[in-house]
Amino acid sequence: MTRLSPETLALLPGDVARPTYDRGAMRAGVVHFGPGAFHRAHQAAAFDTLLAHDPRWGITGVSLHSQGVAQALGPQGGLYTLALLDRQTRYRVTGSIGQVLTGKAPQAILGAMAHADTRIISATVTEKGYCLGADGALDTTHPAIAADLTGAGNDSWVPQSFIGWLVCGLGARRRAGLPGLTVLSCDNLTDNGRKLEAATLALAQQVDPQTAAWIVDQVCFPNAMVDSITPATDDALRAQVAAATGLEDAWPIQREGFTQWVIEDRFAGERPALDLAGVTFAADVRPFEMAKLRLLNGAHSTLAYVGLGLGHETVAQAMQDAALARFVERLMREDIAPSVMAPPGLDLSRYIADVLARFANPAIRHLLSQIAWDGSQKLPYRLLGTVREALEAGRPITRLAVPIAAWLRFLERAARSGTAITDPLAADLLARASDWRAVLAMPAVFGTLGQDAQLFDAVAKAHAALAAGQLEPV
Ligand code: CS2
Repeated sequence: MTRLSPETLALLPGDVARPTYDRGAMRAGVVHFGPGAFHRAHQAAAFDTLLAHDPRWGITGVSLHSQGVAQALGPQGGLYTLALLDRQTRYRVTGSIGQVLTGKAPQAILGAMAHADTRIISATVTEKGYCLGADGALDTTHPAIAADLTGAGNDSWVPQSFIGWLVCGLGARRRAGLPGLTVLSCDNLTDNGRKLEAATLALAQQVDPQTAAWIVDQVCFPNAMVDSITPATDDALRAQVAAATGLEDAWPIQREGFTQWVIEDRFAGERPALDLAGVTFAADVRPFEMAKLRLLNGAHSTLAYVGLGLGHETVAQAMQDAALARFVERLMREDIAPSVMAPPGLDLSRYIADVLARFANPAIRHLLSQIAWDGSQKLPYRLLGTVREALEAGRPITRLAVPIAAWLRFLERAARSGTAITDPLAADLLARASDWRAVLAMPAVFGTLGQDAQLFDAVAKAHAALAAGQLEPV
């Protein structure tokens, strides 16, 4: 089958959207760490729209730990197909990624970060990619950070962490006399820009104080809220895209039609006109982050751990389970919403209904097992903040304890069956999993909350209820 490439674009059927701009004139204004499915479905799609108006916002992707994306997109000239899954599926070939560099080419990565065209360094490296402790600060005992703390002294330093790459690349810009830029986190953490700024400065102050001072003066780290449900790519999607476009795409992407990106209006130098692609610039992004992380991602993790325990495979299937869907709706409306400060103009009740409708979208095959990844990193941002505030406010936590108990049972099942889990703390979690109390006592996940007697009681009741096949403790 003919492969998608700049040379075969003209072969696409008329109903498949494609870049309307001259990719030859594209300049790489963005260096993005982690050009995975979510980045390509969300930010890269927005920049693809912007490029029709301004050729300076092409993207150079950087995959530090895998070759897959570079090998797939290289022969396609960076092109890939985005399938928008709603009532009717639409296909769009996206051209904003010019090239993907890998960790095998450290000099090329450094060159891209310290290039005059580069105005934004962005990232989707997942929660674990920030190497933070349970307190949200840089974890200097993290092996990659420890390696960077010692490695930074050598001329031939090749950073082992994303934070290390930021310090190294920004240092190179400073030494080259280039202006500062904007570092844009696009990951699901609260205060993601501030956390990234603090982590970068914490490392820079130890290994390169001059660059630390320059970062304070010259670099902006806006907060951002990112949202679009993006299941992983599978062979079924590859076949579907080949049938619809007539071209072979080694790594197409799928997402729901809905997409939202709210960026704090805090840029070093020129702000890209992403509002042309529907992006919102806001003075304060925190209310948007809070609503999305607690209501959407909190509910997603609940569906994942409770749903897998009930034998469901996808989000849409779990939403077909009337008792589970009712439970999740009550959790969102009665237990999570009271902890959320609604952003200006957002009706929380309507937002909850829209999120539930997005979960129920039958066109999307979103595996619960994918959402179940990295529980030790996700639960603190998605559920534990809500629990802490409910305890402080004297609100009940009976239902809020259910997803936590379901996660503990998920670990128990994995340990019992010898099934591997995707989590940076997997070894420790599985070693403790046969006794959920030992996991609840892990400060790396629960901080001091693990010592809370009320939470302990509520988790014990929820654990027993789930074991008895009940969703809610009586
Ligand atoms: C999901 C998110 O995998 C997960 O943890 O909850 O990827 C979710 O689909 C996105 O944040 C939606 O914007």
